[in-house]
Amino acid sequence: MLIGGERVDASSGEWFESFNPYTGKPWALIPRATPADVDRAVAAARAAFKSKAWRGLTATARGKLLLKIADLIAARADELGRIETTDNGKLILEMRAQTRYLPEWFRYFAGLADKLEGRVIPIDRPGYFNFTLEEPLGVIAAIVPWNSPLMLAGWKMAPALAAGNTFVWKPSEHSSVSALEMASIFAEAGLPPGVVNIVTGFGNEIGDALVGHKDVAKICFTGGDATGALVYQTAAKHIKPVTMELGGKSANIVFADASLDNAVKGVVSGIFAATGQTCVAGSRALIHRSIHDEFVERFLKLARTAKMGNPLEETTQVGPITTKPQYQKVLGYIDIAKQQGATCVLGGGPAKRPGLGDGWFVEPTVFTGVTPEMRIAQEEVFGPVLSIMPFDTDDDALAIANDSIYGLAAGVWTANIGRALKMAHELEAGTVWTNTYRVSSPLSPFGGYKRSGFGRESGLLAIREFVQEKSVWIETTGADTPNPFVIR
Ligand code: TXE
Repeated sequence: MLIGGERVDASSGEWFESFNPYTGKPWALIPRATPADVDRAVAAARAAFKSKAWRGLTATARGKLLLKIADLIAARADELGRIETTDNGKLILEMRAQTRYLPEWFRYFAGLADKLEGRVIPIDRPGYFNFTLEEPLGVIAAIVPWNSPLMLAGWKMAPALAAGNTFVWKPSEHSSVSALEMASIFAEAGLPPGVVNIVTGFGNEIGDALVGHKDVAKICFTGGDATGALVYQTAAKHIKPVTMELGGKSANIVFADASLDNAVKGVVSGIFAATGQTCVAGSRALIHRSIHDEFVERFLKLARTAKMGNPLEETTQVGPITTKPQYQKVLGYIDIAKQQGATCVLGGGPAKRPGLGDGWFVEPTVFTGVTPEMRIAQEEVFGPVLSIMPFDTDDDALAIANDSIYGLAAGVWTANIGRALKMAHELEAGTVWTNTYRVSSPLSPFGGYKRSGFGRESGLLAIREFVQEKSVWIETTGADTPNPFVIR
């Protein structure tokens, strides 16, 4: 692990196995941190936060350090992408694209570091000068899931460091290897020891110690909503702010006026590209009734061509599920959908194709005849399982799409700009894509409506999640301080 600039083992001396989802076998040993290790990491981050080496830097100098981190990640992006694919089983094309793009988050927030400015308030009380300071919060704890390990950590780390905070990073127990591989980069970039710390281990063993730690100023969490609720409760007990990104049940809505070819490709990639293991998976396809049957036919034709296999091979199009429990959860939802009366028109079980080894593969699965109240239409599966539902009018589409406890993202396929704008206004989702799906950028805010969470990552305002505003008053007249017992 990385604590106070030192590479250390867990204090327990224990390790746990990280599995390669393609082979179903362990491929790495990860230190199993204890609450005592969390204490050490937070103490190191707190000391770094107080240190002259970090707090004494100008914001411009901090920005330059982030630029160096960006360059070092860029130089190792392909290697890091390979590690992520080996650890989480998502396609090399996707993980490498993520690790190659990740430096841009550090560059974007590097540029913002010295643009955090206080304000001079035109105060209504004569004889006072009042201004504000934008100050960092302190130690930020980042709890990250396994589906996009480095990217989701970077989305938190880049703005947190740019604003002058220090950082304790807990990767998922299913995908810690890339975080540990990144550990050397921070010292190489010239970051003072303790500014970034990495502790690896199980959420149920060290999560509370981290979230409830008195010296952690804020928690940034991405993960499932059940775990998010636990983290939120612990944070509430200690009156700590949190940001939460908790997944979704995103709708991809195809209108009759859309380019059907594009929509088919967009819906296929929205659900199968990451084997459905993305928070923005377009797991509900809402199709206008007039084109429903033709859409389904074309969709199945394309989906059937998906090549499953080793995610490290560039020709593979659908990889395994990252973890065994997740594999079982996905199969469980397929059974529930069948029991509740949905019609399985593709896949519908474990994939037993040649060459898949012992990996945790699920066939790309499609259900038609899904109604909005079915569990498959309401709950996050986080696997390659699509529910297709017909709709009649624009208002129908909106009602079905918004009938969800989640609100992370939505896709709209239409050639009508007026309709696209109406959907953009009325869909209850933090991101709405039109005639595209799953694009992101450091420049554009990302986050959830409703149970998909709160707080935003990326974009200009994301850095404000990591500062607090201090109001400073100065008496300017030099007059005698009035009698304290006379109310003015
Ligand atoms: O994630 P968890 P899991 C959804 C998806 C998936 C479900 C469960 O539906 O099926 O969540 O996945 C840490 N205190 N998403 O169980 O538990 C844990 O160690 C503090 C959506 O793998 O949410 C890991 O680092 N931390 C999602 C992180 O929380 C705790 C991405 C996320 O794990 C903790 C992944 C505790 N008590 C899954 N318990 C998305 N939004 O993209 C666990 N953790």
